[in-house]
Amino acid sequence: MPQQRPLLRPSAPHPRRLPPGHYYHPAYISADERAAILEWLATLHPIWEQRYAANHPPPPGQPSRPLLRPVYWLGNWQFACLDYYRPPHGLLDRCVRAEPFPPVLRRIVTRVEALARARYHEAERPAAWQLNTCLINYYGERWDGQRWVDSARVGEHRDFEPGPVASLSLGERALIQFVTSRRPGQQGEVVLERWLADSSLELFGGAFYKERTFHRVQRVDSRGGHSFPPEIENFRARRINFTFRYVPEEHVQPYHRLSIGARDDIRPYMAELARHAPFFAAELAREAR
Ligand SMILES: O=C(O)CCC(=O)C(=O)O
Repeated sequence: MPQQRPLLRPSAPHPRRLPPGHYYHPAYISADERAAILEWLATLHPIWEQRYAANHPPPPGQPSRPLLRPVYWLGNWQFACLDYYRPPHGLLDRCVRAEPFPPVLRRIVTRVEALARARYHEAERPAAWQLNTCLINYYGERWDGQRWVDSARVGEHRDFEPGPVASLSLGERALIQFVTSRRPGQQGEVVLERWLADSSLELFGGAFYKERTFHRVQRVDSRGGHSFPPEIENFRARRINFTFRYVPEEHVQPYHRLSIGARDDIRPYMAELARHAPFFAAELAREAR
């Protein structure tokens, strides 16, 4: 499949050649792989996380808030209230050992890793780089008690995990944008935007896409008629995205090795996950021993 040219904003005043490091394949997985992923997805029970918790409170004057969407993680779970993985200082007490990838994702990830090793120079990925972490984001609308509210977007952010990032999309297409850093009071400039189609793969790596720009999901279409199991209370999912990243193994800790404060903050989530996932039930039991 030939690499498509990035869609530069038609309105960009000075279209420029972008550094390499962004790759897109519009139909990366086969119909069989897609069907196998969907079958496995129907067995998952994503959760709603709060951004903060008792031992990790919000900045003064700000309330805690739920994330915009339910999530599930594989490999290691970066609970939002533990503030994700933030090198150089935020390395420990935040990446919690989670379930391994199911066979269908394992096979796809092995292919993606080989592709990324071929496309990205050694200087752009740590020697031990592999895709050992997966965030599953559910995009859709939630019932606020009176009406359905669309929350299918992600605000500007950077991924701090070292090395290339891979993103597999299912369902409605989504508009991803890479934007330059903002100065106070200024809008960042959109340097690259692209619709991510059902079954597509996006890769990005290197300093331009990882450090010098932010990315965001601006909106998710609703014309394809996609919807996904499982039933999530008060939520309808129309797109699911798998973001694969690398966290050095030495920074991934089993739940029972976290500090007491971190365990206290995430114990309710662990208990919720343990209701459906034997892995988390076993991890919780190790704390009690
Ligand atoms: O859903 C996507 O395509 C991107 C998700 C993302 O940026 C993230 O999980 O950090």
